[in-house]
Amino acid sequence: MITLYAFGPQFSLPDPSPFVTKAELLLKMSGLPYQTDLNGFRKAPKGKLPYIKDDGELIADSTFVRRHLEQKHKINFDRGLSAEQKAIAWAFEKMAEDNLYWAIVDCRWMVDANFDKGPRTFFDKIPAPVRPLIVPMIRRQVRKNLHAHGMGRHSRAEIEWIATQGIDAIASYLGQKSFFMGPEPVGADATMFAFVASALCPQFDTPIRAAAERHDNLRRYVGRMTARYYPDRTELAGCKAAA
Ligand SMILES: N[C@@H](CCC(=O)N[C@@H](CS)C(=O)NCC(=O)O)C(=O)O
Repeated sequence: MITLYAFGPQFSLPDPSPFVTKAELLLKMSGLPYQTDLNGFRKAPKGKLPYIKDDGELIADSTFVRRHLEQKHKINFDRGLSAEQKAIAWAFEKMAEDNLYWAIVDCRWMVDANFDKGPRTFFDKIPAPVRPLIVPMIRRQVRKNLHAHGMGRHSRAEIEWIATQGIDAIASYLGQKSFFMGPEPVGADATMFAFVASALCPQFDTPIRAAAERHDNLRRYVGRMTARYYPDRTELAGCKAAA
């Protein structure tokens, strides 16, 4: 059975990491049996989650998880899509993963009020005496990562503007379709659900959330995806509330 290494549900989301949520949805879409392990971070091959173990083989990074499921298990996540649609799907996914993601990181980690009710809780399990050292150290590392990416060099207003452009583009392209590319979910929905649900997350008070909440179609989309892929998870209140 495939093992998905994840952080575990938090903040009314399937996982605080949109990449883990994406990988989990790909597994759900594949119909392959899988289990979740919440203790794999320290052994992560690329230092990040998600990764999976399949028949002893480790596959790190949500995009390579998808490629693995396609190649080894012959799952066609793009069923029915034209070459043009596949190109659009890839571009939207990478916009969310490599641009919108960093705006979400900024507003969760760099805005004190959001950090306190969000990422700070990741460290609740480490011994209290070392917490005052570890937490600021990790937060400084995230600030460096934001700077290295480039997003962290912008003002907060500029970051929020970029994020709003991304959210508006996702909402415009989704339009009145049931799923991102058409009447049925495809691979891109794993990514788009993960990022739109993260943007709408009720735990954080952010202009990104406000931007997403302005689009009824995004709220309905998250509700529809939650109903289909997490029907028994009543704790995903944030996702359900979007319905
Ligand atoms: N490109 C990777 C990104 C994964 C990623 O950024 N994971 C974050 C959580 S959202 C992580 O594990 N960060 C831990 C760290 O950087 O130390 C993917 O698609 O899986």
